[in-house]
Amino acid sequence: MRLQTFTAPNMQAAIKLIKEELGRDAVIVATKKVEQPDGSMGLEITAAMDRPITPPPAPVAPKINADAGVVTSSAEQAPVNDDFDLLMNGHGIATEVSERLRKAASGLGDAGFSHADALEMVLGKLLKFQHPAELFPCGQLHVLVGPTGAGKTTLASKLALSRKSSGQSIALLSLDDQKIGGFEQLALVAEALGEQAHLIPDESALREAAKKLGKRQFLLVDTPGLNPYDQKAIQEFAKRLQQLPVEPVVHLVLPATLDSTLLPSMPVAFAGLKPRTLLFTKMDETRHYGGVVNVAANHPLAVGIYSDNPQPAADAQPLDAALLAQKLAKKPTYPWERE
Ligand SMILES: Nc1nc2c(ncn2[C@@H]2O[C@H](COP(=O)(O)OP(=O)(O)O)[C@@H](O)[C@H]2O)c(=O)[nH]1
Ligand SMILES: [Mg+2]
Repeated sequence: MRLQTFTAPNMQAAIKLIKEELGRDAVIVATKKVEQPDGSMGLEITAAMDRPITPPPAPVAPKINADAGVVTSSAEQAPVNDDFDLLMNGHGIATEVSERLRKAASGLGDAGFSHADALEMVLGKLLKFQHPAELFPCGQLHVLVGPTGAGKTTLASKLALSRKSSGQSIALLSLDDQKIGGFEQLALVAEALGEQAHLIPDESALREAAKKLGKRQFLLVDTPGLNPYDQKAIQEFAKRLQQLPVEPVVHLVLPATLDSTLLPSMPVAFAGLKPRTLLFTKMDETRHYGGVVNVAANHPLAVGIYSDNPQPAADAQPLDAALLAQKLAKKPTYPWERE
């Protein structure tokens, strides 16, 4: 992929210029407002096309600051090359995903973008980022599913607390009649919020709870952990979800600490529950973010929230391309290494 940067007074003029220079197949990958030579405001637009415009310049090694483990972001930074691959491999990014990232980031590197900026733009296109409010629209029934110990109940508590503190009425339900203490944790949070949590072991409990709930802005359902290798249990559980009074929005909760080759297989394992989003937990317990990128790049599920704290009262965090790029631009360390 080749990139070229254009400056024009407005978008129409820029598109005309891009078509003339690069042809109709060119795509715009970045825009920013800049001051033009005459002092007026204009647009700086970076456009990309698949075919090379000119022979690519000889690669120069990107600088990696060994002390900080951070890839430098100077404007004269070299195009992305072998060191970029090493960084991506270090994070555990799958070869085909890394290849896609490198191709696009390399072009952006040529255009003078830093690794972190280039990664941000590429990730923004490759992954389906959504704002937390879009992931959890009001008035819908949101169900958190995932493997055992993924952090579903903790995340349910975090989400409930933040919705309640922003003034919304909430309802907490739990289908988890298996894990000892699982429901109690949710019930404690509900009590602290002046709400009730409802344990729903069967259909009649669901009918009972539905009578008491009334109209709530944020309805959240916690579920028992499921073994991704136990398809029978997952299919059985899908039937329980079908008993819910309205079709739920299903969120697949995945620990970022899972093996980077195993993480991408989770949406396949949980496909029977029709998840719409991926929510990552335990981001504080890893510095290797390849699995997160692999799973989000390989499945068209929306991402936009992560958790990095075991405390139910600590907020979940918004996940966007800039933040993920920042994390990936750092050399992944192991727990015994100094950061
Ligand atoms: N470090 C860390 N621990 C977490 C995070 N989320 C959950 N945990 C911990 O992971 C364990 C399992 O969490 P839980 O919510 O019970 O998982 P569930 O079985 O999926 O409901 C608990 O000890 C949580 O405190 C997180 O973001 N970071
Ligand atoms: Mg739980």
